[in-house]
Amino acid sequence: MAGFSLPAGFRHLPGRFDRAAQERLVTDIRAVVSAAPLYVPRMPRTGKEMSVRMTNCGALGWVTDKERGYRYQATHPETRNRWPAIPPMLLDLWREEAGFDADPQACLVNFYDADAKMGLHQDRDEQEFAAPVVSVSLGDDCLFRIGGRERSDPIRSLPLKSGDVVILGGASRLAFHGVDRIYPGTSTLLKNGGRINLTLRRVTG
Ligand code: MD3
Ligand code: FE
Repeated sequence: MAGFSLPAGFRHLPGRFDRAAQERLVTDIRAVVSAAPLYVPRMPRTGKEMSVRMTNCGALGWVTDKERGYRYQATHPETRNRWPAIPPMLLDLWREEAGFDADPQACLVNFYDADAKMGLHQDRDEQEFAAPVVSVSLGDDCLFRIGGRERSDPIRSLPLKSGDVVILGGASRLAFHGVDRIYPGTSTLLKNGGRINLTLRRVTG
């Protein structure tokens, strides 16, 4: 099958982090989660639970709940504390790969158990679309989907593995995307299995 082309500005760096670096990143993320526990995000208006568990690090974090919907804010929705700092390894990654002058303001941490998924969506809660989103996958493999700027555009599926980095710049920044499924038991990185995805972002214009 020929497959569809990927949107311009999409870069996939397979194995960008080796096993030792992945282990250091997991240690850093465990510290983030200790300070800012994973919480259950809820859809705007309906209050329906998402299957992915979330937290953040950085000056701003992406949150969602029934009453106030999708937004960035400086504090954890449950502890009310400021988010912990973005770990230096992730700042280094951004400085090496993002091609953008300013450092990331937000790092969303998504945790997927074996049954979690993320429906097709666009990331447009930011005011700055000139900056890319830089994403890191850790733990179990997943099937990632990416289309174009219209929901009806053709979709490509590709597996993402532990240590992979994906950079969404240019036209791909506003591409529809999602996570169709997790492949349980495909990685030994996380003691209890599952998948972590980290997304580094600029938020303000
Ligand atoms: C394409 N996360 O947090 S990472 C998200 O695996 C999100 O948890 C997925 O979609 C995950 O919003 C996908 C790859 C990714 C991240 C951001 C994008 C792809 C993107 C932004 C624009 C286009
Ligand atoms: Fe997204």
